[in-house]
Amino acid sequence: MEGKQMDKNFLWGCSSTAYQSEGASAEDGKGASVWDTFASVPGRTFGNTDGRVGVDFYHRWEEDLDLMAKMGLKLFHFSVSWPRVLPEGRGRVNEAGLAFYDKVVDGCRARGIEPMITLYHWDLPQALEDAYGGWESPQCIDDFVAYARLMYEHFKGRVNYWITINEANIFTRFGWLTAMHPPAKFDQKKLFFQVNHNLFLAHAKALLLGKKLLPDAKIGASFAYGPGYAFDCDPRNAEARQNFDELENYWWLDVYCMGDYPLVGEHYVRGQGEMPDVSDADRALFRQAADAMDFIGVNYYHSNVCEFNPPDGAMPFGYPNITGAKGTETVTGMPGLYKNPPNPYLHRTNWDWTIDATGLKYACRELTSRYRKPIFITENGLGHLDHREEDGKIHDGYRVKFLRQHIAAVEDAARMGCDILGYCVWAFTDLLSWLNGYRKRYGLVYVDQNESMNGTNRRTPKDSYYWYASVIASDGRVL
Ligand code: BGP
Repeated sequence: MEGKQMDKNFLWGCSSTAYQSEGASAEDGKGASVWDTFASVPGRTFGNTDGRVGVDFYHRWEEDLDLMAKMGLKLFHFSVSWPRVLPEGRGRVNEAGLAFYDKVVDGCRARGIEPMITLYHWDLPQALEDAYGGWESPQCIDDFVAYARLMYEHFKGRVNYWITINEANIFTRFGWLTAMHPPAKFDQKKLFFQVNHNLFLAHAKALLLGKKLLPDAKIGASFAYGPGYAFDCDPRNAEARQNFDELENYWWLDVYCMGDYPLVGEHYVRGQGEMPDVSDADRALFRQAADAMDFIGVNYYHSNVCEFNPPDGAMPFGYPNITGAKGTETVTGMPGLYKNPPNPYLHRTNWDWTIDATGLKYACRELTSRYRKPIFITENGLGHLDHREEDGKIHDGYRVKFLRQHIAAVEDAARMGCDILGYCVWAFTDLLSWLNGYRKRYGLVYVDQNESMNGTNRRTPKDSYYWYASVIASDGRVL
């Protein structure tokens, strides 16, 4: 398929995270993270998988970087494990942890690959959870900013792209509303909003510090953006979409990009008695950080349908599909406001995620119209059961099709005037899915690993690896 030739500077990338890829969860002085603790309790993740093995990136980083270089990758987006560099979350630095990230960063640069670091991808040091309840306490803001300072100063001149916090909307929802992520609290709405307020302050302070210490660096936050479509032209459903956007999207995006909470959403949350205290100084800080933010990081997997939800209707907690048995996910929503039924026009993955490439174009247009900021697609990919076939290879034509359509959507959005800096496939290698074990594979490179965590970790490039190499080589023209 013929695509649009993107600018030579467009950053074709791939993403991964510390917890999901590194393994070595107690090696070389690393402290425990809340995920190490959470996943060690049986019944919480598919197949009781945890991060002890990951896909052994801690020991195989060199092989992976070589494979990236061979593919012509322009940018590698990964997260640093906070407790690997600060085992107690603050104070004492673990030099061996820093040395590992030195190898990865320098290894990228030596191969002509731009490193992009996410400071926080959910693996909070357990010590901070124990000391003061982690993100529930404002103390966590200062500790996060001190950690950010350590990273900025250490990697000054070597890392030019930074993400402060990954998907605050996802991990706080799972952590404080549905008990599916640490700290496993259920239906704690007031705390949920307080934690998010703390995260906004942490993001704003870390971003402004980064801009001061590294004036040439580009810094943003990444957000799991699932745009909402009204179910139909019933005005109740149109309003359900507005409510969904206020509470599920603009709640984060407006703070990041405009420096304040969405007005109608804030009015609603205040009316529910759930609004945290927000001082004038907080709002001034948000506005300063919004002006300084260089790009919006967009993690895009699917769009959502919004339909009016009666007061006794669907709740935020249902049965998520973490088994890969299609059709087992229940509809969730906010009683009295909206619910998110399946889209009758679109197919879904085995894990019930709607497949909607147009939604990515829609997302870029919405963000551009509302915020006028550059966009970086920091994650996009297809979770699928992959199998090694008789010839020993992995023929993932379905993934090629998915990525082709989504990249074409990004190129369309760019053609329409959206300023898109780069695009990252989730993920470079297969890795551990937070809740779904190893079966839900996303990688361009297959990794021999499974729920018993006794695989060889051998890497085999899939068909999608070779296809993405040709996309990069043609600057996006050959899809
Ligand atoms: C995003 C996370 C990633 C990754 C991805 C796929 O929300 O930022 O870390 O896990 O989703 O999710 P899953 O593994 O649940 O399919």
